[in-house]
Amino acid sequence: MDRPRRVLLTGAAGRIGSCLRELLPAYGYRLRCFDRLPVPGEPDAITADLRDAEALAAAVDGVDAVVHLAGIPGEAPFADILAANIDGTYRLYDAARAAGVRRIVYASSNHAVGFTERPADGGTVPVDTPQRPDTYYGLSKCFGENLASLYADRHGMETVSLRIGSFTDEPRSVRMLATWLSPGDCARLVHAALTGPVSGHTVVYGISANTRAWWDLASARALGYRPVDDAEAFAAKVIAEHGEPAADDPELRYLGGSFTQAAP
Ligand code: 15L
Repeated sequence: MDRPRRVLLTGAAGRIGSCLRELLPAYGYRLRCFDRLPVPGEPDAITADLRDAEALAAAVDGVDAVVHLAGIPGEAPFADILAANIDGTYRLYDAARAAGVRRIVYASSNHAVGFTERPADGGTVPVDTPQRPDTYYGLSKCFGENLASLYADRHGMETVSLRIGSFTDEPRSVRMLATWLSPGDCARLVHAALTGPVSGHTVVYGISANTRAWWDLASARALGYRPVDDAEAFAAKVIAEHGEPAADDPELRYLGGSFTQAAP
């Protein structure tokens, strides 16, 4: 697409939102921020809930694209997930459609496929593996991906769902040696998702160029994503701290790690 200039960032006060506020302007974007919490130091920011229709309509007005991060970032009671992640995401997509926004980049999660067992041969999992949520949180990400598919097919929007792995400053567990997404690569990935060639709904995994990667980055690379970080640089430190992984470690059996053992 033509390079989008004005981008709405929902969830702008959160962890990933704060990183993107810092790093995306260098790519030439002008950000409008949206969050339930005040976003400090941003001249163009709206403090509101996604269920505030008037605020949402003002937020999507005149933007070229949306990066939708807002929502509960982990497991929670179903009623909370329903309101924030499912209903909130629907409202965001529909407001964007009504305003004529061309592209939405959606923060999905690896937990949309979290109950997928890691391949026995140590290979990577492709993006077209069936959805297999590990929590209500993962289920809401499946909904968001399917909503993105519907709005691409029915309304001709360009939609990209990022199945983000583990976004942290540095990997903090053996699992993260496979699932880590560094802050710099996160910005590179979102930039690629905002500008890369998209036909309909596109699903990509969001991790760095990790030597031990569990996910296939082919569809992300097709958007132009070129990760530069590798969790392997931290492997000695992580293993010294946590020990070598046991073959039967439940954290490492399924893609979703400990989320597969979350209490109902
Ligand atoms: C996610 O989707 C969560 O938002 C984050 O807190 C981590 O748990 C991450 O997945 C992960 O799988 O490490």
